[in-house]
Order: sequence, then C-alpha cells, then structure tokens
Amino acid sequence: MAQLNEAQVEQYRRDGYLCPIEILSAEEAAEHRAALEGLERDYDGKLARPVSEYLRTSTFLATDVPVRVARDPRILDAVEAILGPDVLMWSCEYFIKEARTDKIVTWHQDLTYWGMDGTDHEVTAWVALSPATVASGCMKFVPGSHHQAIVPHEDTFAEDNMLSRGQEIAVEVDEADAIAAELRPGQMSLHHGRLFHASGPNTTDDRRIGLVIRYIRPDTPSTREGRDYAMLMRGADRLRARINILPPPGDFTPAKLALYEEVWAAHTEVLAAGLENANEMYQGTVELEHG
Ligand SMILES: O=C(O)CCC(=O)C(=O)O
Repeated sequence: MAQLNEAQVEQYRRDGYLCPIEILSAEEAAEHRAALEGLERDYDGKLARPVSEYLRTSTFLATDVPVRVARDPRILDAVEAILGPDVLMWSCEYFIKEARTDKIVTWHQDLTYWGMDGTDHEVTAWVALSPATVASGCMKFVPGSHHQAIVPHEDTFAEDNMLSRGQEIAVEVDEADAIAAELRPGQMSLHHGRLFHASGPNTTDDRRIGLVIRYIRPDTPSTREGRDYAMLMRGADRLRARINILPPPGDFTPAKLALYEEVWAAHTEVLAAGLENANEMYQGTVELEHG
C-alpha cells in the first residue's frame, strides 16, 4: 500500500524525497522489465529512431508499457498525497544504465529547463525494475536542497552524461551531504524537482533500469501556456493550461508515433531553450548493448 501517511508527507516536504516506497511486487517488476526488453528486441532497427531514443524521452507516447505502471493506483495514491487530487503526467521515460557502463548523471535540479518556474507542484516517481544500488549507480539525493531556488547550471554535453544537455550544477555540491537512494526491483522513490540529485556509473553485471514518471498539478506554471502537453491521470484538469493528450492504444503504431513526434518537438523546444543546436541534446543517451 503506497498511500502515504502524514509523517511521510511531512518527511517529503522537509527532505525533498521519500524512499524506499513499496509499489510493485518483485514478480510485477520482473514482468514489466520483460515487457520493456521485449520492445527493445522486437522494434529496434524497425522505426524512424533507435528504440533507446523512444525509451529515453516521452516514452508514454510511443508505447503502452510504461503507462500501465504510471496509472497504477499504488503510485497515484502516493502522488496524490503530495500533489492533491488532480494529477497530470507531463513525462515518462526509462533511465537505463547498461551493465558495466561509465554513464553517469551529474548533479542537477530537474526543473532547471522545464519551463515550470521552479514549481512545488511537480514530483518525480522513480520505479526500480532492477536493483538500484550504489554499485549499479542508484540516485543520490542531497536532503533539504529543494528548499533553495534553482541554482546556476552549466551545459557540458559530456559523452558519459545521460542528461539532455549534460547539465551540471555550477555551485559546489558536497558528496558527504548526499544519501544513496537504493531500491529493490518494484520499490520507488519520490523526489522534488528542485532537489539536488545525481547518480554514478553502473559497475555491476546487470542493467540498472528505472522507470521515471513526472507528475504535475494542473496549475503548474508553464512557459508554453496552451502549447505544452500532459495526460490526465487522476481527478480533473479544469484549467487546461496544457493540451490534454490521450495516446491511442498500442505500441509504436503510426498514430502513436505521429503524436510522439508532435509532443517531442514541443518538449524539445522547452528543454533546448537557449541552445544553438537542439540536436546536441541526448548525446549521452544509452546504447542498446544487451543481448
Ligand atoms: O536515473 C538516474 O540515474 C537519474 C534520474 C534523474 O535524474 C531523474 O529522474 O530526475
């Protein structure tokens, strides 16, 4: 049961994160992982983009597989305890670190480039589909860092960085202040969009797979008012500040892929704001290496 109690909500507000939270059973997590890896096997090389690209951004528009989890009442109950009864999904993607890879995620605050004005009305659920440990490169959080505004970030576009712009907090982050968000398959963490977080390389023989779901309230500010997209997950969206989308069912169908491209272009415009060349984004995206 993931309905959060008052103490947990209080802890989230104080520390900017909550983990571990029991969500899926080990069997459910294994089933989800098998479905994801089935998509990789069945579709790679057959679509306009590599499957890893569809999995890394706006994945819920390309396939139903992650949406089944993103709609899971156990997750939505926890999210509702943080955001309130009206919940939209802004984005949903997989963060996959292949076995024995030096891909990392540098210290950053999620809201830096999302055009949401450093809001408190967004929360990220990170659901583990394989063991997320210090050795496999689990996330690290600096407790309480979300009480700050967005700090300056630098774009590095470093090869080993999995973030869209290789962005990195430009002020000193003391690793000694950080905690490791270790998760067993099926557990999740919740984190605030201004929380300082990062993750290290995967030194294990298994892939480290996280399903990352970004939930927002309908009144979350948007620099793209009326031209941004989100999917209603619970309650109602009376404001309609974003275009409500309901992807047609199926995996990588033509209708789905058309919607994917439309929303991808809009999100990329936000994420690439200030860049001369949006194609520089996602240089660090994982390659498909598993068999
Ligand atoms: O999966 C990771 O290592 C980092 C994910 C992350 O930065 C996020 O979910 O905001």
